[in-house]
Amino acid sequence: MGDKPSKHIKAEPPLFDEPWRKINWRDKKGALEYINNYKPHIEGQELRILLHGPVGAGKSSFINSVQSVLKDKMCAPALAANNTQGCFTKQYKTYKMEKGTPNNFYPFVLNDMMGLKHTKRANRKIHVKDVKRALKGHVKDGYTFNPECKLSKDNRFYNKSPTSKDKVHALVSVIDVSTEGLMPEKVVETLQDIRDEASELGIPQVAIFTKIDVACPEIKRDIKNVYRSKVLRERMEEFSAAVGIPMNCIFPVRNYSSEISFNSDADTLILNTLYHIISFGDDFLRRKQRC
Ligand SMILES: Nc1nc2c(ncn2[C@@H]2O[C@H](COP(=O)(O)OP(=O)(O)OP(=O)(O)O)[C@@H](O)[C@H]2O)c(=O)[nH]1
Ligand SMILES: [Mg+2]
Repeated sequence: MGDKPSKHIKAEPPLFDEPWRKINWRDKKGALEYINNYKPHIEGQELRILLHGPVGAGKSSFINSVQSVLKDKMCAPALAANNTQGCFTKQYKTYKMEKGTPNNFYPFVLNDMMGLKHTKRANRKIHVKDVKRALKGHVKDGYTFNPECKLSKDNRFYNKSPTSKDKVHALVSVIDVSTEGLMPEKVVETLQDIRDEASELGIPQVAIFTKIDVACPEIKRDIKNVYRSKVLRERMEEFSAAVGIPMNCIFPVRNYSSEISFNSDADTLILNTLYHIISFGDDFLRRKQRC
């Protein structure tokens, strides 16, 4: 006869007593001030941030969330999927963020691209090549990705002589943290390939973990539980070990996807994340200029 499970075994509590990363929930102004005052040290330079990652991870939703928080008004410049089927974004597109008045923009841009699908090895290789070309500034805005072949050098969307503005200064992997087991091995391999290329170019890399509200009911109840959630910390560690992005470069966010009103704590996470991305990207620009 097998032992019956004891009625007295207590379920592990889902939250740590203390948050493992400190965040000042009352100070979203600090990050906002940095973002509002940010200016690359080279006149006319723009900081280019490229978002990539698996299909349906929330890349377009992050762009919409950033624009919404900065404008203090719900916006959806980047079309996001209304479900997680298929692959919604097909084009390479640059999003400028409006600052205050029309035709006045922040000196950073966010680039959206087609998501990585769990498909044949050959297609994943093509995806990696396309991302590499984007990193080096060879992909022109409006290019429609073709999963069957990489952007060729004679395509009208191939930029033969990219300027510093066309090149990517911060690479962001967007990861849906709500999936159990997080990512198949082949996706991990693809992300590692992309990361290797970015590292060779010296480009800083950050990961954004989306759908934290789906991954953890305690976070859904109160976003301030983000750094107390055991499941989230576990998934961040798992991802960090697999892909090699250090924990201090992984940022959980809850995108605005179905909401029509703001949540100050969600804003804080989004602004904090953007602040770190800009700051890493700016360090890279400065290093490049010194070389
Ligand atoms: N609950 C929740 N849903 C989210 C979050 N971020 C994105 N979503 C939803 O996830 C789905 C996919 O989001 P998208 O922004 O279109 O994802 P994507 O990475 O741009 O997808 P592709 O363009 O297909 O590669 C949409 O239904 C979003 O509303 C989040 O933080 N929380
Ligand atoms: Mg998209």
